This record gives sequence, C-alpha cells and structure tokens, in this order.
Amino acid sequence: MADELDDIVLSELDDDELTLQMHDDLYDGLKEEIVEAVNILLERKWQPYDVLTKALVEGMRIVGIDFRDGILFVPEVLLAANAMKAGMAILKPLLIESGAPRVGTMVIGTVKGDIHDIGKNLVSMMMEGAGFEVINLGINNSVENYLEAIATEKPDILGMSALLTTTMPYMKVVIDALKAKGIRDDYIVMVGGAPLNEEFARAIGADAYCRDAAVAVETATEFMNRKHNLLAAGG
Ligand code: B1M
Repeated sequence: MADELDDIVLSELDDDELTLQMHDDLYDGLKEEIVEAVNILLERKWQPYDVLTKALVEGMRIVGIDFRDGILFVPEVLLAANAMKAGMAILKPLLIESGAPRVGTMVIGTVKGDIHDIGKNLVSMMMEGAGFEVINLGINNSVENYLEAIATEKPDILGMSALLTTTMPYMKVVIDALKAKGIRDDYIVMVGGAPLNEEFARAIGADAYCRDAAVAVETATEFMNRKHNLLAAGG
C-alpha cells in the first residue's frame, strides 16, 4: 500500500483522478497530500469554491458515511478533519478576498456540548467572502457565551451550529433565553448542522434553517436586504 502511494504523482493525475485521489487522501488523513492537491487544483484555475465543495466537502461526506457505519473511528476521523482544515486554510483567504463591502455582522458558534467546527468554519468563511463581518465563537458555547457576544458585538445575525442530535435542542435553550430577555426580535437567528431541518428550525423559533454554507450566505443576504429596505422605509 505504501509503495502504491509512493508511486502516485498528484500533479500527473487529471482533474477527475486528482479529485478522487483527494477523497482517498482525506479518508486516510494525509494532510500534506491534501495541501499539495489543493494547490495543484488552484494552479489549474479551479475556483476555490469548487475545490472546497467537490474535493474537500465531498471527501468528508464519504468519511461521515464510514464513521456512521463503524468502519472509521474517532482517531481516524480526527486525522481526516485535520487534513480538511489544512486544505480549508489555503482556501480561506481566496474565499474572503472578494473585497465586497460589509453587508452585515454575524456572531456564530457551535452549541454547548458539541465540538464539531468544520461546517461552522466553512459558513464563517463563505459569509466573510460575501462581505459579512463574522465573529466566530468557536465550539461548545453556553447561553452565556452567546449573550455576552451579542451584547458586545451587536450583530445583525446570530448563527448556531449543531452536529449531534443530542446538542441540537440546546439551540432552543439559547432562543428561549433571548425571548426571556425581550431581545429575540433584535436578531436574525439562523441555524444549521447535518441533523437539523426546516421543521426543527421552525419549532425552536429560529428565523431560518440553512442546509449548507451557500444557503447560509443567500439567506443572510436576503434578510439583510429586507432589513435595509425596512430601515429605508422608516420601519
Ligand atoms: Co462526529 N459525528 N462525533 N466527529 N462527525 C457526526 C456528526 C455523525 C453524524 C457521524 C455519524 O455517525 N455518521 C455523528 C452524530 C450522530 C447523531 O448525533 N445523530 C457523530 C458522532 C456520534 C460523534 C461523537 C459522539 C463520536 C464519539 O465520540 N463516539 C463525537 C462527539 C463529540 C462532541 O461533539 N461532543 C464526535 C467527534 C467527532 C470528531 C472530533 C472526530 C470530528 C470533528 C472534528 C471537528 O469538527 N473539528 C467528527 C467529524 C469530522 C464528524 C463527521 C464525520 C463530519 C462532520 C463535518 O465536518 N462535515 C460527521 C458526519 C457527517 O456529518 N456526515 C460526524 C463536513 C461539514 C462541511 O459539514 O458540518 O454538516 P457540516 O456543515 C455544513 C452544513 O451542515 C451547514 O453548512 C456546513 C457547510 O456546508 N452548517 C451550517 C453547519 N453549521 C451551520 C451553521 C449555520 C448554517 C449552516 O449557521 C447559520
């Protein structure tokens, strides 16, 4: 297997082969190979967003299936996540450098008890790329963390991420805390994460469920347009 790997020269693979090889390398947690392949695709004039979605996110989707089925375990998935983050680090400045004017501010964090951060970081990057200022609170955020951050940052949007069925109910705890303080309607609350859906978002009183980072950007932009129109109309 090692010999086989040694024989592969990433730069000699065509785009389709290289993308498939990246899925394998992500699966095997091969950080250096992922970094090299991301750079090769960028040199071949791939759009950063395509590298992200077609090579990295798709590779992580495959990892997720085998994790679910008990073929991969936490240590292997951590290696895959590290490799993914190394690839994302190269793409981040490229996704952000759009130079768009600031269209709004978002505070975002993964909820208490949950340490998954890849998806949230992707949302942050894409939002920054679309001209939002993003305050990323990281993982494992309590109600108090969110409240403190929105009091300090005064964002337009509060974003929450949860990847576990056991942590997603915590989003309602945060929204209920906003209601109890009488400040719920001061913020657009957007939620996301693999186990969520529209119905859940409605049930907990969020303004929107975002299936992925692209939808998060679209939704946030729409809300901000509406907010600006309302303000312009004196509403
Ligand atoms: Co975890 N894990 N994990 N894990 N892990 C899942 C979520 C799981 C579905 C795997 C599986 O069984 N198939 C499963 C949850 C099952 C469930 O609850 N129903 C699971 C489990 C069980 C666990 C542990 C409990 C395992 C254990 O210890 N026995 C443990 C929990 C630890 C904890 O949080 N307390 C655990 C640990 C880990 C690692 C640490 C090894 C690692 C995380 C590393 C890290 O994030 N730094 C990990 C990983 C990597 C995964 C999978 C494989 C991949 C998640 C990911 O990064 N996806 C995941 C399987 C899966 O989701 N299919 C799994 C790629 C990312 C781009 O997608 O995060 O969905 P995603 O984000 C998307 C959208 O959801 C959306 O946009 C993003 C970009 O498009 N989105 C938002 C996300 N957040 C948003 C917020 C928004 C908007 C959109 O706000 C506005």
